[in-house]
Amino acid sequence: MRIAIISDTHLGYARFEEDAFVQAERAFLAASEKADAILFAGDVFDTKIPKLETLDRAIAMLKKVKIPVFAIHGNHERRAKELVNPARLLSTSGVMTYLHGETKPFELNNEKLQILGIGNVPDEYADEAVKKVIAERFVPEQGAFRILLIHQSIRELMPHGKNELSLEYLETLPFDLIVNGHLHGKDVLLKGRFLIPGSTVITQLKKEETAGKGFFLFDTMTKKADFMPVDTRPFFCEEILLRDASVTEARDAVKQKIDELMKKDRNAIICLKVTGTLKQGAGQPDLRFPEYERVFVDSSLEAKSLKERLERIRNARSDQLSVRDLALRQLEEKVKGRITAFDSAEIFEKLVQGVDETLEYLKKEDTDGKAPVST
Ligand SMILES: [Mn+2]
Repeated sequence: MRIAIISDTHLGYARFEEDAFVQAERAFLAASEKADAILFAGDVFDTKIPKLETLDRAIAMLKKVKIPVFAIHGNHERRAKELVNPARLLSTSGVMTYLHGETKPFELNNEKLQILGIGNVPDEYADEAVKKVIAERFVPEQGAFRILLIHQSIRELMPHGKNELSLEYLETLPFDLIVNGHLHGKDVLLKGRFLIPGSTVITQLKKEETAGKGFFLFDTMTKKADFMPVDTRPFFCEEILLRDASVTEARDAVKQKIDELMKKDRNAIICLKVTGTLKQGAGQPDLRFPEYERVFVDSSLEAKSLKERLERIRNARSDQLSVRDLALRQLEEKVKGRITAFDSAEIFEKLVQGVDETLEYLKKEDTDGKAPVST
């Protein structure tokens, strides 16, 4: 039997709403042509309560699919137990079969599949939920090809994995194939027993999403998965590193990169991460990058690195001192031989304090009977 594995279509995703629909439809229709059944691993929709227009279009799209679709809800669709989530609504409308804590058989040409679906649960309960559902709702059948369908984070794939479901545990489960949604980049793990098809639309604007979008076509006989790419809007994600750039230089570097990438494909989604430092005096608020519809510039330029900033403060201080010294030196030169009764450094200090302080000082010195100011 051939099974198509699709996930995370995120219909109704506001940023790329049309892309989400167009690309989902391409995946579903291609899968409908090539496979005997479709497994959908969650996040059909981007929100728990999609707009009626989104629901209507989703139902119309799924009506064109000629083979059974088995699906679970993702984290984007998860609602309290007693409430209806949109994946369940699609099931009620008849365009797919929603599985949550349920095992469904699917038979074709004397071959039998057993599909257990567990929709997304919070990470901290995932282990427990999977154990419980398998114990209570899954009776392995002799000769059946067993599939587990989930939508979870995987501990080993997280940068700071803690209490997520672990691959180590999943490996011990009595399934021939485990399909996971949620992660938007495709992956093949556990020697091909664990498949993540990834999303069909760009949502995270991260480098991991630049690899192609599509779905898996899995053959239950050969146990091999082929990735079937779906024509999607190209996505470029690049970094620009600047050193002591002026505001103009930073803007030009970004503009040049955008032009270069747009030349490759003017319909692409472009994501630029600008890092490094701006030169002295230039600040992040002065930066205005050119704006385009599908270009996203993430700038975390620092005015200066901490070391450079400290150096700047130190320099500024010594500059200040030398300015002071210079002023005192100039004053001393000017009064030399003309004011003898006063210490020029003392007058300078008073002048720094203010005119009134200086006059008072001079008057005081005068009344003290010292030599008058000669002008
Ligand atoms: Mn998702």
